[in-house]
Amino acid sequence: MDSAFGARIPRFEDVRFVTGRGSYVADIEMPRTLYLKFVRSPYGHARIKGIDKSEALKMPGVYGVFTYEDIRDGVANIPTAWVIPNSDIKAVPYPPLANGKVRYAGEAVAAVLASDQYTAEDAVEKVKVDYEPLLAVTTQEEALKEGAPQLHEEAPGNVAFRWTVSGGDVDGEFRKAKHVLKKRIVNQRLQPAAMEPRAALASYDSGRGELTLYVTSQNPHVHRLLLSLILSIPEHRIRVISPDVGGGFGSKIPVYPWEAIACYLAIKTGRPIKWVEDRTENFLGTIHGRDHVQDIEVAFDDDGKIRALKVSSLANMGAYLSTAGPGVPTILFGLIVTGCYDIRAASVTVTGVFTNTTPTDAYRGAGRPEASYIIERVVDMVAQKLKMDPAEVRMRNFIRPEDFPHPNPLGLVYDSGNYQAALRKALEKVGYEELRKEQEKARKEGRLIGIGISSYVEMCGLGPSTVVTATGFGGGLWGSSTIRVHPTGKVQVLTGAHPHGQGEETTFAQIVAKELGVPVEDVEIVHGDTELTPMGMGTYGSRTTPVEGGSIALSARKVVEKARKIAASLLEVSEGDLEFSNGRFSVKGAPTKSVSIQEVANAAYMASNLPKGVEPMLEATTFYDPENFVFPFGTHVCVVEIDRETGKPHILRYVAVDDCGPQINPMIVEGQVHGGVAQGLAQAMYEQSVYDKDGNLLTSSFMEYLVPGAMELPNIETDSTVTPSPHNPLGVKGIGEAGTIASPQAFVNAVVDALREYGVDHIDMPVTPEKVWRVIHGKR
Ligand code: MCN
Repeated sequence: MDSAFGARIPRFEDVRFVTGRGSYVADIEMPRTLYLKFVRSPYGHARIKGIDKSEALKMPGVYGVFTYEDIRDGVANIPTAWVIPNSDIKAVPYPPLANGKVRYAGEAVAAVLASDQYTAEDAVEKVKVDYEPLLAVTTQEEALKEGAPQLHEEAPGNVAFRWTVSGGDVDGEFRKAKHVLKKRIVNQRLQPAAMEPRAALASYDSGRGELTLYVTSQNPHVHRLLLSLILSIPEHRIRVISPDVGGGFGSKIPVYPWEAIACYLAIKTGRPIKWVEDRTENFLGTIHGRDHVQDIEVAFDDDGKIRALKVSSLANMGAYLSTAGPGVPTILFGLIVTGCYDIRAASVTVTGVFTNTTPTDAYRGAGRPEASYIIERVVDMVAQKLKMDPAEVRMRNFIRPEDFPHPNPLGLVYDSGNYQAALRKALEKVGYEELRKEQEKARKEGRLIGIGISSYVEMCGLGPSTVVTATGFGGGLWGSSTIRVHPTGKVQVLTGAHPHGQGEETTFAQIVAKELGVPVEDVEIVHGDTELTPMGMGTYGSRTTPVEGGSIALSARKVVEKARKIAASLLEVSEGDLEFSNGRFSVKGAPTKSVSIQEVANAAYMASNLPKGVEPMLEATTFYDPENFVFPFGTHVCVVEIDRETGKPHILRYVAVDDCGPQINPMIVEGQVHGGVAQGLAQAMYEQSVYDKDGNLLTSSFMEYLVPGAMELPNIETDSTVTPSPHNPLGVKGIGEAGTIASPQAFVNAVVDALREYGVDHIDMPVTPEKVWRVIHGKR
């Protein structure tokens, strides 16, 4: 069936997205709605001496102004869901509105309710907050110094946690190694900048005692669970609906105080409460990503073989611990720092630090881009030091294809891989040998050309309960699905995932079309509503295809097995006499005697002649807890030319070879790679959050925070290898983050390669023309 698994069919969901018929939270209107806006702190760190609501309350149309004292009985502190039990994590209170103190610029101090959003905005200006400014600290290095401003009494020295993992004889390998190289690498802070900012619309049915929240969420069931804890309302009394979501990139995983407050006020006022943030609020209040300072030591020999790696990382957690915040710089980073390489020993120490900045959490890749960046920079530094070809150093250190499943020294077991094949394919596609010759020739003509390679492996498919529990996370992130074949033969799939741009309304239909042999357009994917879908974990960590897709494949197979029983009864043969192909059960040796799965579905609904013990309806549910993560990989190659006059690097070629196992829809896979590479190159070249010393976010609008558009990005040449995962039902691995994980270092490696003659071995991101110009002109 050519529209099923493996076909490049256009995304079904795009029809509504590109014709303006998507339905986002801000589009939903309810009668009698009150509009919510927040008074946000202009200070990074300050004591609140008083809040005067009187002027605001006098304004016509203003319904109320609420401070921490007004809501504390109904809205508890915001919990972090990722508590990394093996660390000494400090459970500092994260109040829904500032409680006596503000700890970052943008923290909400009061909530204003009004009859329309313009009045609410104006009333925000009228709330007078008496602040006593305190000294602020915004960087993790400063925050750890003696005498630094302290954020929380519960976290002396601003230390949120310390976490360590190690494996192999690290000190022994360092002693034996011929060379040791040390480097400090900074992975700068980023702002997720999804197209749709965050929004919530809460309403309360006091007759039934039911709360409904429309919210921009990547994980409606997780939202519901955390809200039930924050609001002390049982989960079954809360319905969370996340309709169309205009991008998330991780920033819509956390539960934020503002939507909990909207819920509480809906209950208190008996009226729907709507909150839609603007872009500046989004940049101030929605989580940021990355922000790690990493000290690396690598031990290696003359032949380029890496013996051991030591990483010590300071992670800026911001002012509070966000929902998944602590898991990002620890487990999602630390366990995979040895990358694609057979390195015998490694140790990682991470210190999470509180600062007067917006809390950090998962941003596309979440921990894995930071890990991949350091190991791929390290490999290039080793090559540079030994004057070896960086491709050769990679080949010498790669885990061999025959050594999978491969335990890395930090406790993960990589499922499958062939890193050599991906590297070879990328080098062939870019014409590596020829390029190196051209590079030498250009160098003689005074032109600066650089070639950067990045071979990556990532862990995704979050996350198997046995493995994540062993690595310190409290529990598993399994997948769920129900497949219902209606009497008309049309299929509904209810999934615990919540795609928000990734395309699973199409690819999941393709899985089902293949498994059931029905036309792909007859399959509808339902997601995003806790009332309709089975308990689920949502979409992030490139988990949706391997985990939720795996669950769907298993449900479909259960449906086929049940249908086989009914078909056998209808055709009056035994089950063993039937073949199932292209949606038809036919009798072996008598193919004209057959029945379609649609006919079986109708018979299952009519239930008149069902075999004994078979229940009516063709429907099946699966909760699938995978055995392991999946480990996609690949090699990206970037070729740059640097303008000596301005320092501006131009990307001449960008080749991406990725392996996510069998591809359900290669066009969607390419789209994900394109988007991911765009975000990775954005980090490498342009994006960076900047705070002043008082904790003001200077990059609080698109005027200051440069998100590149299509014009700033290169043509991306994609290709792939296919290495199935041995342990999931479809063999698939995730692709949603691969581009972001692979690309920053491909670019940085290329720039450093181009600047070889200046003796530079590293430039921190973003690699701006100014930084490059300074290298060329000796003004670093
Ligand atoms: N796919 C496929 N064959 C495979 C693997 C994936 O056809 N072997 C398809 C999938 O079925 C799906 C897409 O590729 O249509 C991505 O799937 P997957 O890799 O499972 O990733 P998730 O759906 O779990 O998406 C999460 C991932 C993350 S973590 C971020 S962040 C991110 C991303 O996806 N945020 C995005 N891509 C995004 N794309 C958009 N448009 N918007 C976001 O917010």
